[in-house]
Amino acid sequence: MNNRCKVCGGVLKQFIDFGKMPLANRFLKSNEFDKEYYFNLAVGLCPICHMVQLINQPNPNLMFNNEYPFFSSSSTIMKTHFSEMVDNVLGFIKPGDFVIEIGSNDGTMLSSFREKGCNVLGIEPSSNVAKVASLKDIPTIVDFFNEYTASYICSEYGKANAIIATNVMCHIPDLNSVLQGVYNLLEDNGVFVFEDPYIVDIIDNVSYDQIYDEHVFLFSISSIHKIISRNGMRLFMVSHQNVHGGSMRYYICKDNRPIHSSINKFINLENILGYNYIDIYNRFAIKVKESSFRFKSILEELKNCGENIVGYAATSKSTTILNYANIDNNLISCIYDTTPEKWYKYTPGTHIQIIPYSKFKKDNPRHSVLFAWNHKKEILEKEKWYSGKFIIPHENI
Ligand code: DWN
Ligand code: SAH
Ligand code: ZN
Repeated sequence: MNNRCKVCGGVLKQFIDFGKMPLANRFLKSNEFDKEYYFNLAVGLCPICHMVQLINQPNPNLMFNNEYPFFSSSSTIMKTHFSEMVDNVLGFIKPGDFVIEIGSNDGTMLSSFREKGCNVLGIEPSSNVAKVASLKDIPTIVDFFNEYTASYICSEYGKANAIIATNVMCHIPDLNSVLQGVYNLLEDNGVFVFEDPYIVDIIDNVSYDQIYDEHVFLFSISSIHKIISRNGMRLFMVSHQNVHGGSMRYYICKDNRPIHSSINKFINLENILGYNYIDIYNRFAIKVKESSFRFKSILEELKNCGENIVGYAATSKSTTILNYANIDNNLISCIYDTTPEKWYKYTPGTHIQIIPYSKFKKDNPRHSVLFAWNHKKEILEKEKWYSGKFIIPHENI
């Protein structure tokens, strides 16, 4: 156990312990059940820099390798979101400029940048997803981004006019190294734009399933503001985004552009709501227990009435929900998912089988747990025909 803050070295105040957890995206074959990797999933607040973070996290090589099963293109709404983000970033740079994406995955966002005439480069450690990007002719370096890979990129490709990172900054334990890399790789008048799930949405909605091995940090604007200044840059604007259950987009520069009013607005809000103090997180921990208990009771009541319950989308998030509540294939018979890499494998720790999505319509199950609740709008639209009932894990709490 290392209870020191990964950002400033402060002693973390732990507020929740989910116990033993497997890796959220390590879907298994049946002959792998007895060699699963577990770690202790617990979260703390740093009283000095206010960064909320995992107390322990598995080695990144265990999670991001040649078998990473998440593809950014798996959601239509996210594809639209990324293409809108490209237009937004183009407001800060010129066509033809050089854009680098950290955690470029299957190249979904860089494809849009390239369509708009930018030169692009991705850096992505999971070689199987990077390969999909390379097949789309998106130049991709297969490696972890940090200050060392940044200096290699700088010498080989030159500085970037924009650096982009979505749903990846919160995955990287050595944030100071990443930010030093960004600083050195960014042109003096360039912009660094990143977005990640926002802590206020997570706490407000009790969406505790956003906490798993890959999500090392839960960012607040106050904590990001501090770490960006610490690394010699300026957070000049933020903008709330309605994706992945509520995200925040951060705009950062090296020059002295004016600071937009959104920064003070959100920092004041976080202060008033108490996001820099432990009490709000202790209350969250109690709600998480209640939510998990209530969710399992709903499933048990249905099961006792002889109902069949399935899952919809084998998300990373579902690993926390299922393992924390100890829900296995006695309660959820299978999970339908669109990702071929997950089909006929089993969920980490709880061993529920994943079935091709195409069977969902044929089976028309009466009760489906919507594990991809963050894509509810897209999914309800797609499944208008569905006569069964969707259960959302932490709704009504
Ligand atoms: O931060 C992360 C986010 C961006 O993506 C990563 N650490 C891992 C991943 O998290 P997730 O797995 O919880 O992501 P999603 O986008 O909520 O869920 C993706 C899964 O859901 C895929 O297996 C595909 C599946 N899915 C489906 O079966 N039908 C998704 C949609 C939209 C659908 O209609
Ligand atoms: N940006 C995409 C993918 C998010 S999933 C999106 O928003 O949909 C997180 C991605 O970050 C994975 O593809 C993972 O392999 C990658 N990643 C993890 N650590 C990284 C690091 N240190 N540098 C670059 N990418 C990293
Ligand atoms: Zn700290």
